[in-house]
Amino acid sequence: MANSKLLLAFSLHLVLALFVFDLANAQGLKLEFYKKSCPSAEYIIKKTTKDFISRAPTLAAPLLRMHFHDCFVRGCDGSVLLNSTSSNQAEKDAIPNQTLRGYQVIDAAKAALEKACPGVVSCADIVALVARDAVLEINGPFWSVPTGRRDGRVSIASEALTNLPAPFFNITQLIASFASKGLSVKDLVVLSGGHTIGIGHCTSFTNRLYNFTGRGDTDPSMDQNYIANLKNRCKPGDTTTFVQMDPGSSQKFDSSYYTVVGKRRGLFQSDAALLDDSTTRAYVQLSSNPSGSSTFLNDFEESMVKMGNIGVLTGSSGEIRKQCSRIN
Ligand code: HEM
Ligand SMILES: *[C@@H]1O[C@H](CO)[C@@H](O)[C@H](O)[C@H]1NC(C)=O
Ligand SMILES: *[C@@H]1O[C@H](CO)[C@@H](O)[C@H](O)[C@H]1NC(C)=O
Ligand SMILES: *[C@@H]1O[C@H](CO)[C@@H](O)[C@H](O)[C@H]1NC(C)=O
Ligand SMILES: CC(=O)N[C@H]1CO[C@H](CO)[C@@H](O)[C@@H]1O
Repeated sequence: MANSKLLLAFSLHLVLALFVFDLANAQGLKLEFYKKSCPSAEYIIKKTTKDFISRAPTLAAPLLRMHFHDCFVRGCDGSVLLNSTSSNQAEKDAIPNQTLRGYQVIDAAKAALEKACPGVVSCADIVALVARDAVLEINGPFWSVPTGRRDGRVSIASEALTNLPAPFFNITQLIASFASKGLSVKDLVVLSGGHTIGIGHCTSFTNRLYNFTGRGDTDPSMDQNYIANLKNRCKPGDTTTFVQMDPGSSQKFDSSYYTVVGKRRGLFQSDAALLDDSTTRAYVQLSSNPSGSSTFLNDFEESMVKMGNIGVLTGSSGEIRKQCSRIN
């Protein structure tokens, strides 16, 4: 009798445990996932990010971009951080990643976390939190980052090329790229606003300045005065020079990116393309309105949380890496 009661209690327990486990899986990420398992996790990440950004504020932009590149390739699983091996070329070594920077911030945060609570905090969550904290550190918007991502074990260079939107994409291609990640046209125009900070290398846009269609021409969708200005700075074949995407305000997280795009001075074709769809164009116009009615900062917070949910690994999928640049 006692035995069967025990058995019943045990199976109830098991059913309950399975149910709770399922629920956690279904819900995916949650706020303060590490509250019990590593209470200082978010503080350690914030402090590390602050230490770096206060010394090198221009690192905020590539750290935000890193989160985007992580999420668009295999979901937000830290795959962007893995090193290539003798038998595999990783995302890190794909062309779009050649200008990513800030891996040292991720590695420093991970080292501190491994001291405080070994094997608990994923590299994918570190990337998501560092991106948020870096933007906040330059007085940008704050968004709550649900956590509980786990780290992937696969990173393939060619997947970065096929999953990341290219700077020469037109509006149809951009919308399709974002839709394939579950993101809307609004998310596209809002998240493109990330280009309010940071720089672009000449190589990402010189096609617009020289021989655009093979007739020695320039991109007609760019302000011709700005073309002349950029030609002075970027000679054909220049691979090292870079320019601010939101000139004069490239360290300030504000809505002036949309003013730039509205003036047909968006640096990439993908920025200019936001004027080619009625929804995105209306958003650009609304957000560049000097009356200050822009909802950009709030919208950005919302879209970042959506982006941070793309294809996450939770529950017992993936692993918690010990070092962010290689699988366990
Ligand atoms: C819509 C499609 C997008 C395209 C085609 C695109 C393309 C690019 C390119 C080509 C660069 C310049 C890289 C270089 O030449 O060094 C860049 C920089 C940057 N992107 Fe995007 N991007 C897109 C969306 C995003 C999103 C969604 C975010 C984040 C929310 C983002 C954040 C950034 C930041 C912050 C930089 C500056 C990086 C630095 O200063 O080093 N981009 N992007
Ligand atoms: C966008 O690019 C694709 C692929 O090159 C092309 O098929 C399509 O016609 C273009 N769409 C627009 C609106 O330019
Ligand atoms: C422009 O592109 C065309 C077609 O690809 C090529 O034949 C020509 O040599 C290029 N001109 C210059 C100045 O690079
Ligand atoms: C990954 O590559 C970087 C740069 O080459 C190197 O500093 C780091 O030690 C590598 N990580 C591992 C775990 O080998
Ligand atoms: C930061 C980083 O890992 N950059 C790499 C990008 O890819 C090139 C090769 O394609 C490497 O040389 C860079 O080190």
